[in-house]
Amino acid sequence: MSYNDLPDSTRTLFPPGGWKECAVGGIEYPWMDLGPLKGYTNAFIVRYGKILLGMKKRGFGVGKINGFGGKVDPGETSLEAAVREMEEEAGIRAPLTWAGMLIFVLQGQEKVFHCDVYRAESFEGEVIETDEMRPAWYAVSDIPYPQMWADDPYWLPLLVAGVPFVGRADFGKDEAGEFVMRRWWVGKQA
Ligand code: 8OG
Repeated sequence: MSYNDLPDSTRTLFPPGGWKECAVGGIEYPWMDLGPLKGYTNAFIVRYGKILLGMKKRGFGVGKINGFGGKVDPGETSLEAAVREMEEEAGIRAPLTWAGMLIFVLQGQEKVFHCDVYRAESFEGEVIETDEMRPAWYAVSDIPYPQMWADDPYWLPLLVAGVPFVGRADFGKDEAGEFVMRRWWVGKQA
């Protein structure tokens, strides 16, 4: 498996650059078909050896720990959406910069998540709990991966280190209707 083995429909979504494979799995499963893409963001603050994460209190992914983000609204750039979502969900304004891009394909969901991931090492304001998220700081050496999406261990260390990445994760459903990661690929900037 390498970058060139990814479906064309995925490779053409990734920004140009030399992407070096650093995680791959589930190759016994076929990649799922791509439906229409929908723009999403996810953003993290990393500073003093800690990372700001939030427990999602409602909606899709409820109970999971994640960065802060959501849908890109019409007329907005993904960076504008990321800054807005960070303020709406954690109460802070941060000078976010692009860290990576991820494609999530979920069984039974027509739309494909086209998610730009951002990071910052500073922010203005005070971190607050909101209706959507309960934020908390975690040591970067002790990220709560068991409570996060299954693909996160493969790219979050790259975000922490400031190494640009791209990736794709396809999720099927188990008998209980829970999403299970079936196939994934993550590359970092060569
Ligand atoms: O608007 P809403 O909160 O539903 O947006 C979904 C958020 O969840 C958005 O920030 C993208 C993010 N997200 C997924 N899948 C995954 C995933 O596998 N890992 C992580 N870390 N975030 C994900 O939709």
